[in-house]
Amino acid sequence: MHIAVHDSLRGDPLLGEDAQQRFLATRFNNAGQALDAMSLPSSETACPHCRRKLPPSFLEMPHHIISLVGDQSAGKSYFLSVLTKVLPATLFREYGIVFQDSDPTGNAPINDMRKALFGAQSPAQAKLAKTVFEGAMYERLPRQGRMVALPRPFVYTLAAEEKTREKCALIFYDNAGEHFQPGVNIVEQPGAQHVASAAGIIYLFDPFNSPEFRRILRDTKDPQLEKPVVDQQDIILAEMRARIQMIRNLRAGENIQTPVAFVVGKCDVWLHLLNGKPLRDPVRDGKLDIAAIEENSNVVRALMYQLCPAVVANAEALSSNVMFFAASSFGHTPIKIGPGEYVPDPAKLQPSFVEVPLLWILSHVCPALFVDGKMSEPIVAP
Ligand SMILES: Nc1nc2c(ncn2[C@@H]2O[C@H](COP(=O)(O)OP(=O)(O)OP(=O)(O)O)[C@@H](O)[C@H]2O)c(=O)[nH]1
Ligand SMILES: [Mg+2]
Repeated sequence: MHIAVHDSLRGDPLLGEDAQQRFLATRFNNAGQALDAMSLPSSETACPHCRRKLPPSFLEMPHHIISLVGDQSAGKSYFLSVLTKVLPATLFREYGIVFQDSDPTGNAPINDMRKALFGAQSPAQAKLAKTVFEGAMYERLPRQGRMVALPRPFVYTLAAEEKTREKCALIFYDNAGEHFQPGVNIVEQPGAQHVASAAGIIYLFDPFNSPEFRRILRDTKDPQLEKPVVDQQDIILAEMRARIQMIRNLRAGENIQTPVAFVVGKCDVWLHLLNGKPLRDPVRDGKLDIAAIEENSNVVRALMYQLCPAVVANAEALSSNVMFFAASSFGHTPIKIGPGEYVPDPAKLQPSFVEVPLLWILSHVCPALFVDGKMSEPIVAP
């Protein structure tokens, strides 16, 4: 649908009296722009189902959903904020790809989080609030006859410097962890259904919500060790599989092939468990080193298999394409600034490997964006 421009065309039957009317265009001017009922050219479009304004150029390129899944306090909001900072730099430097805000107004909440984190002068300023279930990161929209809270989409375009290569856009959501827990009625609270349509899923595993990891990490200094443990990360993975199966109407044994990047997060606290053997650098000479990614994945999987085999089993039941990663949004131990408030020291922020899971997903989702399949060509280790 198009969005009316003239001020008198206010009041949409589904969105309420403050919203500009949505309409199916029947008249166009010579420039091909739709005309509203007062003959003003309208350039903004809206979804015909929920009537939300669509980002500019929505119809001109494929849009891929990247679902970030994890229980509450897994580190999703920090991960996403750091990702939108480090990914543009890596994509441009290594691949000549420009990562751009498709919709700066719509992306404002996530840009604000990134600015708070990277512009902070003190640890207190670097604090990101807990994402509230169906709170500020959500908006209420009509869907299938009822008003529901849907997470705000954050949309970015990826375009190569050489205009000949394909463009695409990525959509991220910052859900509250509660949305992935079993017991959520996905008809009345459909805000996490994007996992079923996702081109790639990043599952963020929190070592502090695993009794096994905590036992082995008990001598480390991270203040998160004092928070209560909620041991249900295997259940969340099983719940994701059940929801995808239901929404896509899959048969019991039918495989899901969506690439799943299983990220064992907060690796600043557990990387020493790998016995001093550093992980290999996965981005080398402008190429994504798939052999290094696979090798690192085997190492991280072995640790997970040793400590939490049920989680590995559930991750591998979710999709036939799972890769394991280590990442840390902070690169250092956070500081406690209040009860249950653990924040990074902005002076020490040094994210590690945060963009790698997404680069791996992109090598599956839009290989054409990367020149000569540069992204997916494996480099054989010497
Ligand atoms: N050690 C360490 N802690 C981290 C890291 N990233 C996040 N945290 C901590 O993890 C906690 C939760 O982070 P959030 O990003 O708010 O988690 P979330 O997944 O968005 O949580 P919900 O909004 O409740 O779903 C915070 O106390 C952070 O300090 C990291 O890289 N290392
Ligand atoms: Mg959050």
